[in-house]
Amino acid sequence: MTVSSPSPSPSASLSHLVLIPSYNPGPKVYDTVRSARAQWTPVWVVVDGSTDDSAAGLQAMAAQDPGLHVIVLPKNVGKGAAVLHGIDRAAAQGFTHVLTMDSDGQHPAQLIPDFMARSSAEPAAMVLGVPVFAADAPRLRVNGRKVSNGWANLETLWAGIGDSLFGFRVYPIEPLRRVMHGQRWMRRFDFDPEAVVRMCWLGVKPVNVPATVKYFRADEGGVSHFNYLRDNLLLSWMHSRLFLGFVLRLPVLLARRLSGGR
Ligand SMILES: Nc1nc2c(ncn2[C@@H]2O[C@H](COP(=O)(O)OP(=O)(O)O)[C@@H](O)[C@H]2O)c(=O)[nH]1
Ligand SMILES: [Mg+2]
Repeated sequence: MTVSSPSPSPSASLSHLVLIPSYNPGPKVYDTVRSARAQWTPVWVVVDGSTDDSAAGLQAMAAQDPGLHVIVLPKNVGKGAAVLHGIDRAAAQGFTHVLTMDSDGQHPAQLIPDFMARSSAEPAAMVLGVPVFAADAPRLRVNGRKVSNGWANLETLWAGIGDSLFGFRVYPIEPLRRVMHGQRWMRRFDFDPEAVVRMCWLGVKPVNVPATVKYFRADEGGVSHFNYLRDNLLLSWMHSRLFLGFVLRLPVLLARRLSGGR
């Protein structure tokens, strides 16, 4: 691990932060955090019970960089739970919006200012990255998301979700906290799709923006914690409960749509 001094900080936002949940991310985390810091201040990382040496490495970076804040959770609680921990703290400090991004270098840090600008232009909306895959992206993952997207669009009566799974997004913090504190799910890989569906149910408008996504081979430092069996079961259970929620809300969603809302 190398720790170099950060590039000059962009001026600090008091409303919008970048939040990176991180679990045993591999060496790409340092470049990921550096790239985010080159684009935005502040950047927070939630180290979620990682058992590699990334907590110490990231804390060493933060010690030299006042624009980087590292929160270390003692036990692994899952991506959604780590985001919730971060946004509860961010809300307590007065932040209103959060851009979430992965810790493993797959997301386009260079788009952070553009996503933040779109959020500032429409603060009540959520800004959703829509993945643009390179030709070498795993077919199983690319096709698998079509299934999740189909369900998410049905569950929201086609409210305009461009992608249900991609985690590079800006959320208004208050409705996201309301949704998450309202139930016990969305704590692991079910976070991103359930968040976007439930935010739509609350009337938060999706704004879709294309964003390139990279897939790294293991020998390039690529790391994935997505477990096909465990996480596809988790996502199937998630869409089952969302479908039930959709059926119960259907009269409200239809009435809203017929009156010109989303
Ligand atoms: N806090 C936390 N973040 C996680 C956990 N698992 C995954 N993540 C985050 O979610 C991102 C996506 O997970 P990843 O394993 O890369 O899955 P994939 O990109 O879908 O193959 C990671 O880069 C992390 O930022 C976890 O258990 N805790
Ligand atoms: Mg990944």
